[in-house]
Amino acid sequence: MILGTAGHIDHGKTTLVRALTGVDTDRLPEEKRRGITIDLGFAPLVLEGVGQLGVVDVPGHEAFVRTMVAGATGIDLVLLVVAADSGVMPQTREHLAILSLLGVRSGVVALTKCDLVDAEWLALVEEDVRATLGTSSLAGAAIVPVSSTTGEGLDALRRALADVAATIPERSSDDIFRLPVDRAFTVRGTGTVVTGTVWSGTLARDATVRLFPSDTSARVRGLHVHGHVVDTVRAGDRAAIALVGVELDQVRRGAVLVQSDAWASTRVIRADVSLLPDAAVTLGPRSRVRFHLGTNEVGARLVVRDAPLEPGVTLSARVVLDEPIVVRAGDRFVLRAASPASTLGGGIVTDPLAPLRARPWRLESRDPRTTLAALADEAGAAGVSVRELPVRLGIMPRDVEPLLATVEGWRVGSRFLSVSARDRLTRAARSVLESYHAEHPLEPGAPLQWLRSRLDAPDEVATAILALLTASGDIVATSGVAANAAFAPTLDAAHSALRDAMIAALGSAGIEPPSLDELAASLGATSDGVLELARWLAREGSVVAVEPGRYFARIAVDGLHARMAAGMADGKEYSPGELRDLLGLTRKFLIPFLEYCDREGYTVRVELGRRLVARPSKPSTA
Ligand SMILES: Nc1nc2c(ncn2[C@@H]2O[C@H](COP(=O)(O)OP(=O)(O)OP(=O)(O)O)[C@@H](O)[C@H]2O)c(=O)[nH]1
Ligand SMILES: [Mg+2]
Repeated sequence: MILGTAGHIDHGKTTLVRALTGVDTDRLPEEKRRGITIDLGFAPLVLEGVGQLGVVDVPGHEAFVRTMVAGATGIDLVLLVVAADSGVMPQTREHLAILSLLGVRSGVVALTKCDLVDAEWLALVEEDVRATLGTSSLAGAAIVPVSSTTGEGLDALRRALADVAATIPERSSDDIFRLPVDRAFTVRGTGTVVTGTVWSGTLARDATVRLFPSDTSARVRGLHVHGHVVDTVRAGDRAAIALVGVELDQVRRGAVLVQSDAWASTRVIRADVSLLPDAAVTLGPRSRVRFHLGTNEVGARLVVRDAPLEPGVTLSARVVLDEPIVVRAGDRFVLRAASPASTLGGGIVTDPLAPLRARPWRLESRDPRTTLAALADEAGAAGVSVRELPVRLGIMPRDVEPLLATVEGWRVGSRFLSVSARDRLTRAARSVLESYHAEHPLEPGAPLQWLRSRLDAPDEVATAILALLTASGDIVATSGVAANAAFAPTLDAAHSALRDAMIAALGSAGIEPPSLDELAASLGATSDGVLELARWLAREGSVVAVEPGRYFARIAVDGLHARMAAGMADGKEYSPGELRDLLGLTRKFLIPFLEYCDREGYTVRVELGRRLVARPSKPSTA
């Protein structure tokens, strides 16, 4: 469990953390010199009845609010610090707003420095604090007066924190692993070490992790929680992770460590965004903002559907990020203005992997079922990646299959398509075939590979569509060719006349037939028409394609085979000259014929010429 501090500069956050934990989290020389917190500080805190919590101490200075956001993200409860001698100040309010935006609902308020004020003043400040908590996510939180100097109230504060901690449900470890990096450094002899709060899942030593945004892989060499070596870290742990195979500059604050292949980086997301009620601006339809999620901060353009976005209002938006980041549906983020630096609002990611020109969704209550259906509709023939669903929908991996079972759609391997996309594709396949048949009435069907390529869908999907149509009996697919079930090649009168003429011409030409082009010219037909008929006749068996553009009458080929069978001895090698004499073919016809015999498996090519390997059988009658 992680506890984060919050509150205005100098109100005593770091001093209180030291009083509670014994750890001085201000470790930078500059922090010592200036007496303020600049970077995040970390310490373990043991609470009776709860166990050990990780404490993240944040800076209160208005110039370091972005650091506070990085620290406050992923905490379970907050210790909001208000100095009794000065009361609610600007960063008290800003931090409170950020905590609300991040969905932090549990916490305790410490009224520090109560040794500096009298009881009457303390009561006034407490009243002011209570009013400020008002409608924030911390409304109703316990307010405990303390003094880090005298130690007064510290026990009560511990008890109040333990009471709140006891109400916080444990995070599920049974989820995909993610850790936003908040610190990275090099340890001599160990290499690169990153620290952060484990947001979800577990990670074990020797595991392979992916690092974003660089999308590199690394091996986990060792794991620590608060200085102790452990075998596994789990959701809610403050972890230090030693990595093999990573340079320090790949893992600065903002990097994210993940494990499942469900994760992908993204530049475009959909989100529900709100402006704080007291935001001093209105955002137009395409505004530049700073986008803070996890420990990451990137520039972004906010594209809202029903512009403009007014203070206090929530709208659905597309967020186009300047750099790729890793986010999950349900993640909360904070939006800030670059200059003057101020917190504008924030929101919740509704689609982490949105298409480039994604239209913002309508604001409505969504659940994973309706979201999945919408995503599948939008994805069309490509479908939604099932692998990515835990990230895309923000659900547990174990909930993916049960969800898919309840949403109408079509599963193809690793994809999930809408029923309408499937129906569109089956219609397209049938109509592509229809036109193919119309154009090629003599062909038994379209080559499957060609048909797949005409479907405008991933190969896996196109193959599945054809399998569906085959299974339903709508199309028939045999030997690499598909046809609509109702189709049968037919010869009309013109075809029949040409066929007869071709048979006659090829028959009389014997073992030295004309090429198809020559045949077309002599018969006054088109080359395509002659080719289609030649293929038809070849399927019938009355001609043989010895070369792509030259067909022999079957009877001529049978005659040549008979001469080979009779004239060639087993095992003996024959030169082209000997074969020419045996077969009575000129060189122009001999070589293509021998190559045909090689393809058919009768002969093999040897150094000298050819050797018989299978005796051509008696003339077939096919
Ligand atoms: N008298 C008194 N002084 C305190 C108490 N707590 C903190 N201080 C003093 O207040 C000053 C600021 O305390 P810090 O703990 O550094 O304040 P902070 O909130 O961490 O400040 P930032 O991290 O810079 O925002 C220091 O000089 C502390 O000694 C307290 O309970 N009583
Ligand atoms: Mg401090």
